[in-house]
Amino acid sequence: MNGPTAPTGVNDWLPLLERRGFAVVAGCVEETVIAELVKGLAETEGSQRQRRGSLYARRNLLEEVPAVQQLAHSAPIRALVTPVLGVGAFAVRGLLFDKTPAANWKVAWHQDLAIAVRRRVEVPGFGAWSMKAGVAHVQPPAAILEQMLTVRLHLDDCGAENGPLQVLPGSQREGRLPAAEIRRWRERAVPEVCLVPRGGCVLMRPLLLHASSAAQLPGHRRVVHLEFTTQPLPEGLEWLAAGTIPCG
Ligand SMILES: O=C(O)CCC(=O)C(=O)O
Repeated sequence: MNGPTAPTGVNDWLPLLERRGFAVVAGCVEETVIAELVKGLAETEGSQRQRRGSLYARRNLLEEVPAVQQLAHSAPIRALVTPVLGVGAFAVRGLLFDKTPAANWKVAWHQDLAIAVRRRVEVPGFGAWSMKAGVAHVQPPAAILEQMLTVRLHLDDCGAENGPLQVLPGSQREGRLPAAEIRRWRERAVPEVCLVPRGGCVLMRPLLLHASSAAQLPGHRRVVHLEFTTQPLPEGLEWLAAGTIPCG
């Protein structure tokens, strides 16, 4: 595995994101904001927590946690999203991933293929419907995923021992990958490990192949995962979080 890169200025990370499908940006969000997020997440924790097997994840953060809504519209996050998607970008989904001694999970190589929508509407090209935490999810055409950006803000330092995100650079460029192609990517590409200090972000395209291992050190590895886009969905389908204030 290759070591991490942590560019700081937009001129550093934007070309990396475009070429490799991800970039690690340190020092995005101030400590006071992190503290507000940690508090806001703790206050709303009872409302919804998912542990499937040993996975710790929370969904619907944009709907349930005001501090996360504010974060999605904040200047530091806009400074990451606007150069990539433009001023009309808006947040469409917020998740929390944590790894703890009690919920120390790993996830196999995959692309993020599902989006959260308000209700099920059958539209050609959209399929694999599922319900997650009471919300309808669907897999859209790759063109919609290609217009999206994910911002993963780290609320804890994430080193090599904390089950960091691993990615296969460049794998976002080939659309939706069948299982055989994912295997081929794994055989020929060298994974990069995204080591991120508290307050830093990983920017990534949803179609980038990614995975992570269980943490070797007990503790938290909290990541607020925000997805952004610029486009409304077609034919009566609506993003779950559409109607939130544009990001730009
Ligand atoms: O946070 C991680 O380690 C992986 C999360 C993940 O698989 C995802 O965002 O799809």
